[in-house]
Amino acid sequence: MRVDIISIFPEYFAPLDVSLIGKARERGILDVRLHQLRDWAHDVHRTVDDTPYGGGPGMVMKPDPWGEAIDAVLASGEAPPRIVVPTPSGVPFTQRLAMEYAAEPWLLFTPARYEGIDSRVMAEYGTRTRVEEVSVGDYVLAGGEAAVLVMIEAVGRLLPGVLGNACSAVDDSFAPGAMENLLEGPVYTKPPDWRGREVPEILLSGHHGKIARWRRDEALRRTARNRPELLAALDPEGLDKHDLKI
Ligand code: 6GU
Repeated sequence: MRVDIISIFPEYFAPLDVSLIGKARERGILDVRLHQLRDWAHDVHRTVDDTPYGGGPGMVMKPDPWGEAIDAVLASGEAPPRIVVPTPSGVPFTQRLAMEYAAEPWLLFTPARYEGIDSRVMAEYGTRTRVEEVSVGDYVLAGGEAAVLVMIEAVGRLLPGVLGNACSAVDDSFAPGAMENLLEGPVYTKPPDWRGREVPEILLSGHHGKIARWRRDEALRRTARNRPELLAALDPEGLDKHDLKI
């Protein structure tokens, strides 16, 4: 998969050299290309922002540098990339969207600073390819860069060959299937007794059916406690007769 990022802080993406994503890049599974937006600002100060029409606080990112930068990225490939515009006003980034992105050959992220990008940029490229404004949660970041790191980590680990164990993504919280809209329950490893705290006996029993039942109950319990709105939205078809006692 190819991923391009246009930003005024390309150095913000140093973490992409590390760990799982760094390894995926070394192995050629992920091709990340960083671009400095200011390379397409032509005045002496390399200005990328201006005051908002209609007044109000803050600054808005000018359409010209973004247009030239996106044109250059699009010209460097064949079929245009899906364009992801990070903004707290976007649609929620979910595991479902991460899976959709993981199936794309090419993504372009356009993280903004200030109050965001002149809206005509999204309208312009929306006529040529899929352009989505996406939010990573209900809080406001100083810029979209951290949101892009979050999205790339969620997408990158879903690419074939990136996770050591292909099954690790299957039991994830939010993964479509049995765990859809359920949070994963607690996990344990050796030793069986740590400071007088014992690992739940069922996990040492070797009884796979009972262990699966216990894990599902714990997932339901944790979801009820931490995310009651998710539990309320669970598909009744996906519940079994034992779940209904929770
Ligand atoms: Cl994608 N960007 C910014 N600046 N803040 C956010 C966000 C994105 N998602 C949640 N808050």
